[in-house]
Amino acid sequence: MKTYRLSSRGISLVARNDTDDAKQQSEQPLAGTNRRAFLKWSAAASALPLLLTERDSQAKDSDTSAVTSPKTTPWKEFLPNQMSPLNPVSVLHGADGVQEVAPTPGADAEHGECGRKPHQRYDELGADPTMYEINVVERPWKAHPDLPETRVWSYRAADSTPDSFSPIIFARYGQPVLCRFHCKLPKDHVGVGVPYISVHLHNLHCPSESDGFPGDFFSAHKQGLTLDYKGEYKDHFYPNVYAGLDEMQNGIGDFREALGTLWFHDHTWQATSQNVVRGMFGFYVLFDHLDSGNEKDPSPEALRLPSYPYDYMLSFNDMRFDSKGQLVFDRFSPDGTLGDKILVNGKIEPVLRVARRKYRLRLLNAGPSRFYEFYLNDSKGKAQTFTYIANDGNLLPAPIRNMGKVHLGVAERADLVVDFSKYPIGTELFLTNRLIQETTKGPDKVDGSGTRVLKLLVDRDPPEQDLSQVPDALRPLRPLCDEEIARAKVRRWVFDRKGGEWAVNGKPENILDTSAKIDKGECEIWELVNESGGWQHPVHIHFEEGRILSKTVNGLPVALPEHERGRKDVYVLGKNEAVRVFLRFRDFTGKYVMHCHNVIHEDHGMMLRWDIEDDTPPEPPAGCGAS
Ligand SMILES: [Cu+2]
Repeated sequence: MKTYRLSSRGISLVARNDTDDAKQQSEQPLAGTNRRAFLKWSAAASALPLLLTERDSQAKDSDTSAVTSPKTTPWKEFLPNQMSPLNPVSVLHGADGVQEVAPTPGADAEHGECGRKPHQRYDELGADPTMYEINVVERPWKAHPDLPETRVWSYRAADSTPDSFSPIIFARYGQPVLCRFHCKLPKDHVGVGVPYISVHLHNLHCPSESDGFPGDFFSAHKQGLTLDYKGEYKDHFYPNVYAGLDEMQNGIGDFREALGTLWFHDHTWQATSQNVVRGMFGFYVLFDHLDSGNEKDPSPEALRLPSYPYDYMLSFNDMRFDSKGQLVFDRFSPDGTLGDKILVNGKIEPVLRVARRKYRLRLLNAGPSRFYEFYLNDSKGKAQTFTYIANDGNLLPAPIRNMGKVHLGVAERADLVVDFSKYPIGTELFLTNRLIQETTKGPDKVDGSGTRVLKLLVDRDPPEQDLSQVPDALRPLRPLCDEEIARAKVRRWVFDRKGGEWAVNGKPENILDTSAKIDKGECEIWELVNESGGWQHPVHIHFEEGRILSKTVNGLPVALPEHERGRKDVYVLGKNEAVRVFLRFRDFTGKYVMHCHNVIHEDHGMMLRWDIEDDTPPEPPAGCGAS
């Protein structure tokens, strides 16, 4: 079989990428431990994107930049008025989907679970978990009434509604969740994506074996490089504790470390971009005593932010469709992919009807490569204001009021509160992306008018008084401690290009080889450096939120925007930019990753593995304790 790598080429979703040759080679065992061997093995074993047969590539590939999506008429379809979070289930099932199989701390090979490591701290933190059972399936989806149906890959539960593109889980700190993911993707599938999965919950404080490590991908037919054996399902244990469990010794951790708006998405080794683009993402929303999810909460501690059904999640991802309405995606260029249609919760130019009251809107840039700068404009294009309350899922110490724009790199989130009570019924507002981005290198500039991606139609009075509020203090930050910063180990990570692919510190990703061994409980400073003059990289560090200590462009310090002064998990490295991030590594051990969240860059090498090793947490310097 002659194989070769394509560049700057795309392929339609309907193209076959499986071949007899590839199937034959799929039986070959993993040989050797170097990256070249992995690539060869994985591509053959799985019909991964890196290799195509000559015949198929000639017949089917297409240059995505030459494809323009069919015209669609805007504002033809309504989004649901409220989200439909999944309901927990009382029983879980084995690989056959029939037999009731309770979760176990270790992998349950007998019933079809893949060979994961045992859940850490399950006896201590996993009592009576709330359970969800999610199937990853292929299903039809219409992104717009004017387009034919396409086939997407989705996380679906028994009670998923037909009109929801992505699932939503509402969870609560102190109440553990056990989520069973079944991989039911078609083995001999057609087109973009690989039919096995690794689910990453970005950025829960969760043990390594449930973090969706790229090498932990699984299906009934394939096992990841870091799993012991294949299996049809995998249990993920989400303890829903705050970081700082060991330090606080209070059974739940430090409430200042809470996250609210999280999302989960596929993280399969070298295929994250394909699987995410094909639809594999969802929201996971966490509440606690402050952010309690109840705007009428009588507790004096409760913030009483706008709550369900006025708490609404909005995902943004871009796609490109061919003349038959099928997704076109460039699987071969390492540079990234830009769609020419922006989807909001899976729909092109939809309408969200809102009541005349305050809403909490949770915005997510689901990628794969595009940056956004959103403005809220009226029908004449006049900019409106809103309140910015959380970045990357972290409530800010104080709200930023009268904001007019929100900038989102890939995987960044922003929670906004918009007060629609000031608008008469019938008012039309538009969420507008004004960021011009012509290449995958990053955004070019902000333009005058922009692209309207979502219409907000004020269509009713609320049925009852709006009791929600945005108080002047949200969630406090743990103060940074000079002594701790002074003694923290510093690691420097340079995100760069090498040989047409991507690298960190000159090395392409190797998930079997760790780049940093960190003692549990330690704090470190990571310098994230982008010396490339042209590219932007939204860098994501798994597991722990960090604090940006400083930012420089061309070596000169620049001020941090207000919304970046809290905790973060995505650090957008602009051109010639470097950031210093203070991080703690707490409570769990094992393997994690850091990577560019332009997921095409990630799949093409811009990722590294780091490990937390078991150790006694060091004593903090005097005066630097958790309280
Ligand atoms: Cu990148």
